[in-house]
Amino acid sequence: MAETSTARPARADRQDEPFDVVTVLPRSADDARPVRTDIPKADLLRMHRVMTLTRALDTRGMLYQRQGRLGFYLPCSGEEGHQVGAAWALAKGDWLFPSYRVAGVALWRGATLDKAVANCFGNAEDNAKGRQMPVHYSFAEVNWLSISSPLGTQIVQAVGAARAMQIRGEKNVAVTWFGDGSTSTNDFHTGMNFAGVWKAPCIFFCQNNQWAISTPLSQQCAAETLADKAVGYGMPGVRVDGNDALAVAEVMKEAVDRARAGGGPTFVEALTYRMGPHSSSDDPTRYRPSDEVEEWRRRDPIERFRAWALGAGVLTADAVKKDEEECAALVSEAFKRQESVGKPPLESLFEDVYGEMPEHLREQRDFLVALEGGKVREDTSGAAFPL
Ligand SMILES: Cc1ncc(C[n+]2csc(CCOP(=O)(O)OP(=O)(O)O)c2C)c(N)n1
Ligand SMILES: [Mg+2]
Repeated sequence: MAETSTARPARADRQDEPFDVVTVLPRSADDARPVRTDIPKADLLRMHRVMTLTRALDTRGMLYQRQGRLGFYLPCSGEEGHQVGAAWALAKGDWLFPSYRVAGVALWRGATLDKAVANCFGNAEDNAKGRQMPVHYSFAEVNWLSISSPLGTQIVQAVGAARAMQIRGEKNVAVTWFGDGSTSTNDFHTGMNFAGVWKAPCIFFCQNNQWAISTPLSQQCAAETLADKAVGYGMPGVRVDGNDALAVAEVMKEAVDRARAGGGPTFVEALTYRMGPHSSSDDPTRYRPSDEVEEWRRRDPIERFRAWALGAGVLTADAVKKDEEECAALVSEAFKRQESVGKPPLESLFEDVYGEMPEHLREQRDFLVALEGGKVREDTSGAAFPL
């Protein structure tokens, strides 16, 4: 099992040697690494399905944005491996405080494609009633808190929830996802510090994808590894190959089991790569060397999982093709359906703040509805989003 001591990780574990970490899957065809996993075959097949579905969602989301049919999109391509690995280790009652780049975790837990796409359009079926940015999902149905745009805020929320569960004697854990750049926030410090002090059942899952928009890790942090930071907060820090679903599953299972048993928090640094742009508004060719991107493309977590699973007889070529085709079709249908759903009703702007709406808000609502003839105005901005 993974090393989880509070001692500094071995010197060989360097940011630029991303495979010198907990790894299970072979890196390439000539890697004879023995693969040991206790994950049942049905779960392995599901991992493949959900990774494929997540990639299909990204492909269609970016396409719709480029066609001017969606204002904004945030792809997570290249990070599907750690998403299904982490999600696999969690129980239904656990609470999730995600970043905007872990859609596969939600899909694994049963959030529907339609609900995800409804959020992208901000339409009447959107859980957040159009009040959030695209890809800033809220899935209360799977204990998934609304994603926040301000970096790091989810970290303190997760620790608060974990502390509450601890006080109540509940056995569930909280998990929070955030990027390498988000480790520079005050909320990261506050959350890690108090989770360590309280031994709160919280897992800090850092998606070290090497970049924070155009800021490389080397300009973000002078520590040798991000996992080093765990030492200062008195919790175990573990580095894992984030493009290896099986390794992440193993590391997360250990962290979750420890937290559930009262052993306190864990910081997980998953080494991965943002294969696409930061968002649909970003052009990474202006700041990222193409050979770096190519290098990481060869480590694509889905391709890597497939190569192993085909060789191990877990997957067949037919099953891969079926997953690819079915996922693309499901996503395409969800986009078609959700594109035709209208905007949330105008009066919904005033809902969900008070149990009983105060008089002054009712007056304002009635005034607006009368002014606009009860209709939401057409968006004439061309759906451009400047972020
Ligand atoms: C507190 C705060 N500062 C800055 C921003 C602008 N911003 C949005 S995403 C981002 C990069 C985040 O990088 P990282 O945490 O590594 O996550 P990644 O996007 O790579 O998944 C920045 C700086 C923000 N949203 N919130
Ligand atoms: Mg990052």
